[in-house]
Amino acid sequence: MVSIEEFSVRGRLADTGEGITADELQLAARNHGLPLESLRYDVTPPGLHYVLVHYDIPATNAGDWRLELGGCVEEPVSFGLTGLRAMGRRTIRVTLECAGNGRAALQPRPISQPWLSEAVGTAEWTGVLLSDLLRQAGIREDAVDVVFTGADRGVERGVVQDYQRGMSITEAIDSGAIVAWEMNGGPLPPQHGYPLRLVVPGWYGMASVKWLRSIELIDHEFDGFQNAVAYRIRKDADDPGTAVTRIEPRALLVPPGFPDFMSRHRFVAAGPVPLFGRAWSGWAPIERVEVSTDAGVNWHEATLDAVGNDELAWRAFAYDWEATPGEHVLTVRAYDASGREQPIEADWNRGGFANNTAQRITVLVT
Ligand SMILES: Nc1nc2c(c(=O)[nH]1)N[C@H]1C(S)=C(S)[C@@H](COP(=O)(O)O)O[C@H]1N2
Ligand SMILES: [Mo]
Repeated sequence: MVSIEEFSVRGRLADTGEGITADELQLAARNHGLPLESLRYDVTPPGLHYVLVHYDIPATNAGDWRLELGGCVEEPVSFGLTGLRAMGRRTIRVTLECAGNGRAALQPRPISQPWLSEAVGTAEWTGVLLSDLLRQAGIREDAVDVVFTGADRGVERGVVQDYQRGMSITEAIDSGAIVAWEMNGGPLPPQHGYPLRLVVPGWYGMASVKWLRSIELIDHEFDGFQNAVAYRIRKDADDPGTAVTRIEPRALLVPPGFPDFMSRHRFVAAGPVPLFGRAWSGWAPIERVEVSTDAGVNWHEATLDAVGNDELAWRAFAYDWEATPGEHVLTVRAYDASGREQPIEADWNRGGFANNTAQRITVLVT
């Protein structure tokens, strides 16, 4: 009989000119992006927010849900939903983005969820600060990393696992991470982690473990699959690489006009065209957004909305374009206060992570 290892698929790169495979299509049909016109909402309605699920959405129940907090703590604690709600209630606005956003545009294409540029969303998450839970249990002196485990189980590259991510206790606390039971004022939808999930502001989505059932403090650096193998920026298979952490800056426009069904090329009438979009970074607030309507030859500074209370959540930007007849390529790029900026040419890596190359939209002005 064939083993789990042999039955599981290895990571690979698409061959030159190889189209989207049936495996990629299957992933793309389960996980979905934010339709770019939904960038118009300050807070993304659930259902329009992107979704990424590695395995299956587990069958879960708020009534008997337990969150176990243990390991290097003074006193292990087990929380039910009612107990957690009694510990406090905090709502934060967070822009989440999948680390694989932009993957499908890389050449050669890493075979995995084939995101273009829309794996993003901004929601208001309500829950309790992770630091409050840790304080209640008491962080022991030997504690180094905190490991979050979800209720979903799967196989990746031959390794059977529960979805699990670790981060240093300092990073987890400093990020302002919360354990959330509400999204936009309602219970978490099943696909977003019902009944309980972690939300780590500023970090790529993989850190925000859904269907959260356990938090464990350990006395060493976590070396589980999602930290040590999966989410690493590597140039080749043998490169140990560096960890994927915070979200790189990105700006996205709401594509103007109306689309061609198949190509999604745009049609716009000549004259004034208000361009609108959102920009975000997990490192620092967005400082500047530039718009080009001639494929990056000339750049114009967009007007930016004020930074809100949650300073890493996306900021709106606008630019008034005087559209002249002919074909135009619109492109935008964001700069953040840490000095990071969006590249025009992609910097390739084997997992297809953090490709924040500037968006390009082809428009025919008539
Ligand atoms: N338990 C669990 N948590 C998870 C995942 C998962 O597959 N299982 N996917 C992660 C990834 S890769 C991303 S990008 C975000 C997506 O969150 P969303 O679907 O709520 O947008 O959830 C993260 N948390
Ligand atoms: Mo992701």
